[in-house]
Amino acid sequence: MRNRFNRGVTTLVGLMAVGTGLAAANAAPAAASSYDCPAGYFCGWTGSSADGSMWKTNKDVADLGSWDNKIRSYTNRTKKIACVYEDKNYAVMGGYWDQAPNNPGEWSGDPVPTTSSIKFVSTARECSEPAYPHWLSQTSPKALGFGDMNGDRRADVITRDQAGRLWFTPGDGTGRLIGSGGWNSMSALTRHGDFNGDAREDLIAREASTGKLWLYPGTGTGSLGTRKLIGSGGWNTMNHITAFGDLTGDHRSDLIAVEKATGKLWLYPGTSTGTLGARRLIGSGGWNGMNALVGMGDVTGDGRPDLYAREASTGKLWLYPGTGTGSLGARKLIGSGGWNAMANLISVGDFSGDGRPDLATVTNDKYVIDGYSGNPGWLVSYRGRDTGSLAAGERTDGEWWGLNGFC
Ligand SMILES: [Ca+2]
Ligand SMILES: [Ca+2]
Ligand SMILES: [Ca+2]
Ligand SMILES: [Ca+2]
Repeated sequence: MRNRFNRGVTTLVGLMAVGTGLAAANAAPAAASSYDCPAGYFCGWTGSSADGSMWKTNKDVADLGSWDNKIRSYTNRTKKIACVYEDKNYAVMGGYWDQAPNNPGEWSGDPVPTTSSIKFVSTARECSEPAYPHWLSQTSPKALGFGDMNGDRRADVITRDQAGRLWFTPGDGTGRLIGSGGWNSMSALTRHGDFNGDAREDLIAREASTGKLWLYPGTGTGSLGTRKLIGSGGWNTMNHITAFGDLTGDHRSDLIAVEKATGKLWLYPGTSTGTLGARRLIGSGGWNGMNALVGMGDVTGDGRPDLYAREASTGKLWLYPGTGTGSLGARKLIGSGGWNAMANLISVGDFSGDGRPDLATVTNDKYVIDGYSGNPGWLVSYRGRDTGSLAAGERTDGEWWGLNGFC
C-alpha cells in the first residue's frame, strides 16, 4: 500500500519567495504565503499556491470538518512525516500522500482539493502499516541456540526502522519497541547466539562515527540491556561484521568480518567474559568479492555452524561449511544466481518448524515478479534442506518496505 495508492497527481513543490503572491496589485489584504505557517504545524490553504485562507494543525485530525476537501495547497512544518489522506479516519484505500517535513517557504499544490484527514508519523510506512513488519514463525522442535531472543523456540526478527528505532517481532505478527531511537548511528547490526555467557542471545552493533563495537546483552525477553564496549575502535576498516556462532569449538560464539583493504576474512573468538579474543585469519583474501555474509547455524547437520556468502559479481550464494578446526571448508554452490535482488539476508534459525535453519530475505528494486523488476520490500522465505541447501523461495509478504535493516 505504498505509492500505488498514493494520489496520482503531480505535486508541485515550490520555493516561493515572499511577496510573489502580491504581484496582482489590488486593494486586497496582504496575501497569505507559505511563510505564514508557523514552525511545528502542518498548514493548508484554500488557494492552490499557499494563498487564500489558512488552516493549521499540530495534531492528528481524523475529520477535517468544515475544511474537508478544501485544502488546495499545504506545507508540513512539523518534524514528523504528515500522512495526507483523501478519506476520513486515515483510511488508506482512498489514497494518501506522505509528506516529509518542509523547509520554510516550500509548499505542495493539489489541483483538486480532496484532503479529509491528516496524521503525523515517524516513518512513511506508518501512513498505511505498523512501524514494524509482519513476521510469522513456527515453533521449532529444538532450540538452535540463535535467532531466538526470548527463548520460546520461535525465531524472532529485530527490525530497524528509518527513524532509527528498533522493533522486536516475536513471530506472531505483533511487534514491540525495544530501541527508542539513535540506532541509525550504527553501521552494522548482527546477532547470533549468546556472547556474554548468560545463555541469552545478544546483539552486536558498530558505531559509524567512532568505529567502536558494542555488545547489547539480550535480557531473554526480546529486550536489550545496558551496552558494553567490546571493540574500542578501528572496526570501520571491516566489512560484513557477522555474528557467526561457535566456529572454534569452545561453545562460545564467535564473530567474523572482512578487512576492507585486503579482502581477508578474520575470526574474532568469543571469550568467557563476553569480549573478543585475538583475531585469527580464516580466509587469506578475495572476500571483498562477497557482498553479504550470513551466519546460518548448522545447515549441513554435523553440529558445526556454517556460512553463506553472496558473490557480488555473479549473485551466487555459496555455502562455506564450518570445520572442527575453527576454519571453513571447501565451498559449495547453494544458489546459482539472482541473489543480488535481495536487500537483506536474515538468518534467525528455524522459522518453518522442522528444526533446520531457514533463510528469510527482503527484496530490493532488482527483484522480478511476472517478468518485471522494481519490486522491493517483499519477504521471500527459503526453507533449509538437510543437504545444507535451500528449497525454492516463497514470496510471502509485500509489506516489508520502508525499513532500515534486520537482524
Ligand atoms: Ca523467540
Ligand atoms: Ca547473552
Ligand atoms: Ca568459539
Ligand atoms: Ca526450517
